[in-house]
Amino acid sequence: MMEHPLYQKAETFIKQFYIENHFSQEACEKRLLDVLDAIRKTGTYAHTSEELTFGAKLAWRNSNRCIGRLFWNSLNVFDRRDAATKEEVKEALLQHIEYATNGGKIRSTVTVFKPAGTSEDPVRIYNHQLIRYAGYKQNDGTITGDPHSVEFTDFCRQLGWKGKGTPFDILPIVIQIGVNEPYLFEIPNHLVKEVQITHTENQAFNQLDLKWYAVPIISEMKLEIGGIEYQAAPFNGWYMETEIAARNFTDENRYNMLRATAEAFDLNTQLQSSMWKDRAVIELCTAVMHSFKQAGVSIVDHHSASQQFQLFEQKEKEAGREVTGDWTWLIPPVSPASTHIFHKQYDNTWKSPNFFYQDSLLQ
Ligand code: HEM
Ligand code: NRG
Repeated sequence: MMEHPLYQKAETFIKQFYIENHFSQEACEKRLLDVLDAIRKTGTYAHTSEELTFGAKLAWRNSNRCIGRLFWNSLNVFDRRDAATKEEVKEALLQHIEYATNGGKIRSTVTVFKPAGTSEDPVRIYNHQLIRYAGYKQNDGTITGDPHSVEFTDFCRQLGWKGKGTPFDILPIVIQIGVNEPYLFEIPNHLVKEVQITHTENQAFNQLDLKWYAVPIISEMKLEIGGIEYQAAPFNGWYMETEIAARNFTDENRYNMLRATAEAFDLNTQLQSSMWKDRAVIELCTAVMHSFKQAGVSIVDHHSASQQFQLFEQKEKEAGREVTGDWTWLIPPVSPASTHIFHKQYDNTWKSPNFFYQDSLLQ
């Protein structure tokens, strides 16, 4: 029994919880006996709220691809393992959006729902992010809105949802409890904060009429703590400006706005060597940064984020811990070599607890 794979994972996590928090070894041993007993009797065990909070923070600290990890210890953790009905899950998700948005002063938050592997029905969320724009594929193959959302948008339409058809329609949320039918609901408008993207020096750019939502709340990843898999654990921090400007607006398979931006700025798009793409992406970054700041919505630029990450690396070293990281994701997509991250190597070993991809619910 001591070799039970779940017990091994549980033991590693529980020990880390007691050691890092300077709790006594006696208490740790007693807790481990309880966990072993629960696994023997039921095949699983339940985290205390304190363990869950600590585990979620560690999952962020261990997220190799995240540049924002300096603030791992100030994560707000909502333990909503009590939410059993679709109405309760809906309320908890709307509360997450409201609490995290906080009028623009974004609070890093995770809401944890019932895990898999217990006698109770686990919760699943179909959305990639709780707030996201729809993507409509027309018959001629062109897409209105966010191409990233086409598959999920189709799924919502199959469930009877109809969007307005603008480039920025907020998608509904779709959840599932156990093997019940998926349940779809709209997010009330007043809960969704958005920022109109403007440029102080360019009217033509403003006419592109770009906007983005304030809070990225990833809802499709699995939170794994001590062998327990929380399939629904939506989490958020705030944006780094390049995510919106250099990827969501720029990627050819996303909003693809680089040429339109360059034209608004009268750049020479006939000549690659005019660096029009580079100049346009910087204008987009400047506009996103300026617009979020003016709207009072938290955001970080990639230079400050890199410095914060450097401080995180330093603090981890002082605490006697190794920082793991995925260099290919940590470097910002704009001027990567201007950050210290570019000039270092990172060990991409995945520690537990962590956030993992899981099989999509869309067929
Ligand atoms: C990835 C920044 C908070 C967990 C990322 C990425 C950025 C970033 C720029 C790369 C995203 C991409 O290229 O698509 C930030 C900032 C935060 C923050 C500025 C502000 C506080 C958080 C929080 C968590 C988290 C609160 C979890 C509790 C992750 C994970 C990934 C990630 C798991 C990888 C996502 C994936 O593989 O798709 N973060 N983050 N981050 N972050 Fe953070
Ligand atoms: N690039 C994605 C969001 C990924 C996560 N980024 C964060 N996470 N900043 C996008 O929507 O552009 N976070 O928890 O703050």
